[in-house]
Amino acid sequence: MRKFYCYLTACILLFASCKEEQKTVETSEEKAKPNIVIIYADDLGYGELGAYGATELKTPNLDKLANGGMRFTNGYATSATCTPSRYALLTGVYPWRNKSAKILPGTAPLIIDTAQTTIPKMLKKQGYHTGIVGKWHLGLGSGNVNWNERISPGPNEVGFDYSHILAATQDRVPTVYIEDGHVVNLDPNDPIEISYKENFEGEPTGLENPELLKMKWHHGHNNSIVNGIPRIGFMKGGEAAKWVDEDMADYFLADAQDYVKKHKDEPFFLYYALQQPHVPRTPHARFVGSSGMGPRGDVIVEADWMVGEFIKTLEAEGLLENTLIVFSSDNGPVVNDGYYDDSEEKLGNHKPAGALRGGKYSLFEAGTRVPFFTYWKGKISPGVSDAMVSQLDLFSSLAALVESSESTNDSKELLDSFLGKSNAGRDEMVIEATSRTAFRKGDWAMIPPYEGPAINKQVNIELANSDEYLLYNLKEDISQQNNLAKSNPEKLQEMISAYEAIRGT
Ligand code: NG6
Ligand code: CA
Repeated sequence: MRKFYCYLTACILLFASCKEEQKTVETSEEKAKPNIVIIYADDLGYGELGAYGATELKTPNLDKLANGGMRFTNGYATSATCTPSRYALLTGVYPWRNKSAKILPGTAPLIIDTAQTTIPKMLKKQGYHTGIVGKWHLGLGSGNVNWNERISPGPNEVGFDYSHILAATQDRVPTVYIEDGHVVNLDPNDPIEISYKENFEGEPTGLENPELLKMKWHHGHNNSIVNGIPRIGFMKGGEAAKWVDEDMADYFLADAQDYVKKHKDEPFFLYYALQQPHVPRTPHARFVGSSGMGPRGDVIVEADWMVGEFIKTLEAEGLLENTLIVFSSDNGPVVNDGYYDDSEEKLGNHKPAGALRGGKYSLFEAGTRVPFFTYWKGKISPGVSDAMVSQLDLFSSLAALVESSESTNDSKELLDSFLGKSNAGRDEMVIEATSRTAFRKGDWAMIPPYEGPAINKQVNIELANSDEYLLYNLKEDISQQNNLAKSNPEKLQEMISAYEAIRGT
């Protein structure tokens, strides 16, 4: 009998110690698998947030994260437009390696190869649930999409377990939400037809029916009219499925919050791709007038509020200490991007690009240098880093965070820098704008000669086209005013050689 009791005690002790051991394992596993959220703005410039020097626009929620985390002053999108930047962000591959990575129409096929590795695919292998909420703009289907059936391949075929997206941009048809490949609220009796070539008979357009418009087009944007806003591309049908532009931010926020609540008990990756401040700028009524800067400022205030609410949800669910948040923008700012929306008239003293030259579409700094910060409550000590980092580097760095051995050639593993433990950045990188490329190395920026207008007059942005090489020392000349190509031929040559070594000649 005594023997039996001894045996029982030993069993209990063994069981208890096993439990203890299991707990330790779980804790270290938990540590290796924090939730990861990438919040990605659309066309938000370097000077747009208080934390980046904006004085005329109030962005308290984003400032709180930027100032409470690691704020990068040399953080870059890979491209000065959306599709290429998003491609590089998700794949860790330079966008100029893929000829299809240019601004896509709403009917373009998916440009990420379904065999290619992506951040969500890599994270899935490490046990993550993965979701995207918001703007996609990487193409859908394989050509000739039927919008009335399941649309595939798309985000779900390149690594996302869950997707709830707008296909291209807010100014392009189809103007409907797509959840896991299905158009939301589609009425089978009112099928959707989309064309970027010609209008459907009898359908009004911005060009022919100005009387139907609540927002006027400035350049482009004069095809189908949805909610009184003329768009790029032609659309017929799908009446019940059409989004309400003013509700879009609330719609995506609710879904992002819902995603967090649903997946709080497993490691998750959420790519929350905001649609602001891309055109058409359509703030919800409660934000109208909030910035004093017209719709462009109002939607930035709106986006800031959405991020604040999203963070509140993470906090309420007890996830803030176990979630790495990365915030950035897909390209630099543009004020007039094709609609008369008072953005120029009401800009006042606000400088969307801060001290940087150029903007969206430009090879000058403002095209690609964007707000970029990481936030992780209790893990990242607040600080400012001058390290040069690219969105390209998130692939390898997030892989290192979750102990995945995956990486890509183009993506540098800079996890310690993203976590604020190191000030090391990448030494050099190629930047892209509308199929042209330029180079940054150390403190220097070099832009090769390109044909084409120096300024895109419609958007009033300097594109950096020139018949000679441009060379700037950004440490001394952040606004790129002094071209040193002639006075410093050795540096120019060094830059050209290093650039060509990556880019090919
Ligand atoms: C341009 C559009 C612009 C915007 C941009 C894409 C015209 C004249 N201009 O072609 O309004 O939609 O494409 O922006 O149509 S991005 O941020 O998605 O790259
Ligand atoms: Ca964009």
